[in-house]
This record gives sequence, structure tokens and C-alpha cells, in this order.
Amino acid sequence: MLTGAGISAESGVPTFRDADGLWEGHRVEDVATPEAYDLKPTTVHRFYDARRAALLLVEPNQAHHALARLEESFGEQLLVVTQNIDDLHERAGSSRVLHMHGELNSALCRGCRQRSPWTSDLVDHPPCPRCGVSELRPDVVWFGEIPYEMERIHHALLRADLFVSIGTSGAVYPAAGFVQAAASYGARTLELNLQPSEGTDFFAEARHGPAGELVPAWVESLLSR
Ligand code: BV8
Repeated sequence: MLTGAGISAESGVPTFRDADGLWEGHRVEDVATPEAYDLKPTTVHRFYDARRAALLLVEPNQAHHALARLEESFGEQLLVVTQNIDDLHERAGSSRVLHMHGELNSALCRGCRQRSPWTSDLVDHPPCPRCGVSELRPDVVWFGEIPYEMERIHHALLRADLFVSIGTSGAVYPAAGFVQAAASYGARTLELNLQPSEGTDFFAEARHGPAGELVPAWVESLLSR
């Protein structure tokens, strides 16, 4: 299972595309690159501190809850790889979740390179809970950086017999290339998205509509077999 911003849209978390490529008024390259952080750390911190605080105002939706139900039945056979940095999959009850682009509720120390759970602001340069140095940055994967868990993801793609993509535009790599990899290893492929994604032609089947409707219906059809 691969998920993107579209699965959290109905929870009130803005997607990237529906803001005309602007993230809350910021150009992507101005807030989501290591270069931007070196140039304007306060702007970048404010951007992620605001998104972290906004997480407290939203709840998982029917699509998140349906995937948590699916995990109850499929257990180890199901893996959710998400591009999202929100915590809505886990708050809905999913535990088998890989955040390939990092998490808002985590901080990465540029001193000791360790990750620490973090739920408050970073703009005031608090000390790292592990090494005490004030070198904490948002624990998100910026453009030009290597995504997390690529080995586990490739292992799962190799073994998958069903690859389902939910709420993603297929515009950002390496995630956008997973459907072709899964298909080449013999998996059936299904896209569940509001509208055809940039990679829609790579999927054997596609259903278009809001995730809050499509995902529960698809999960029920799977569980009622
Ligand atoms: C890397 C964290 C090397 C930060 C993010 C040229 C060609 C190919 C690739 C590149 C290239 N130039 C540069 C690259 C690489 C670059 C890239 O892909 N650039 C793009 C722009 C061309 N990628 C990287 O830099 C990556 N690193 O490549 O390292 C490497 C490669 C392989 C192996 C090892 C090393 C790192 C990329 C990660 C960047 N960080 N996020 C943050 O969140 O602030 S990316 C961020 O943007 C998200 O995580 C996500 O990945 C992406 C947004 O995409 P979506 O989630 O799909 O959201 P979007 O708004 O676009 O679409 C929403 C979709 O939902 C739409 O289709 C819409 O129709 C649908 N929808 C809306 N509402 C609903 C809905 N669907 C259902 N229901 C609804 N209600």
C-alpha cells in the first residue's frame, strides 16, 4: 500500500497540488530542501512548526480507519508505505506503517544524527534530548535527500502480490516509480485516487473518487471475500 497527501485531504490536511504547488504560500524549493534550511532556517522551522501544531486539529478519516481494519485481518501481509509526514495512519490504529519521507512528530539532530520523538516547536533551537546540542531539524526527507527505509520498501515490492496506491499524484520519485517495480515483479496494481495520477497508465486497474468513499468500499469488498 502506498499513500500520499490525498488520503489525508478529507481530514483537513492540505495536499501539495491543490495549493497550486505552493505549500501554504511557500514555493516547495523554499521550504523543503537542505539548501533552503541553510539559507533561512527560521522560515523552514516556522513552516514545519505550523504543520506540526495543525496536526492536533485534525482527525483520521474513513480511509485511514479502513486501512487499520485491513491490518487487523491481514497482519504481517499488509504494509503501508506513506509519503505523508502526518500521524493519521497510526492514530487510526495502523501499526505497520513506513514513513519514507519522515514525520512531523520527530526531530533529527544534525550533531549526533539521531532521531527523537518531538511534538513542539523547533524554531527556538531546543537542545537535542540525546546529545544536548542545539542542532535539531525537522525529521522530514527534503528534495535531494535519500528517503527512509528504501531497503525494506524494495523488499516489500519484490514480495507483493497486490500494490495499491491511494491519494498520490505520482509526481515525486522514488515513490512514483514503485508501481512499475511492483508490476514488473508480478503484482496486481490498483490506483484509488480523486483523479487520474501522473502514473495512472502504469496501473492495471484505477478507481477515481474521494478516498473516504473508495477505500472503505474496497476494503469491505476484500474482507467479505
Ligand atoms: C531522491 C516531505 C535520490 C517534506 C517530500 C527529475 C526526474 C525524476 C526525479 C527527480 C527529478 N529531479 C529531482 C528528482 C528527485 C526528486 C523528485 O522526485 N522531484 C520531483 C518534483 C520531480 N525526489 C527527491 O529528491 C527524493 N530523493 O530522489 O533521492 C534517491 C532516489 C532513490 C533511492 C535513493 C535515493 C526525495 C523526495 C522527498 C521530498 N519530500 N515530503 C514535506 O512533506 O514537507 S515530497 C512530498 O511531495 C510528499 O511527501 C509527496 O511525496 C509529494 C506530494 O505528492 P502527493 O503526496 O502525491 O500529494 P499531491 O498534492 O501531489 O497529490 C495529491 C493527490 O491526491 C492528487 O493526485 C489528488 O488528485 C489526490 N486527492 C486529493 N484529494 C483526494 C485525493 N485522492 C483521494 N481522495 C481525496 N479526497
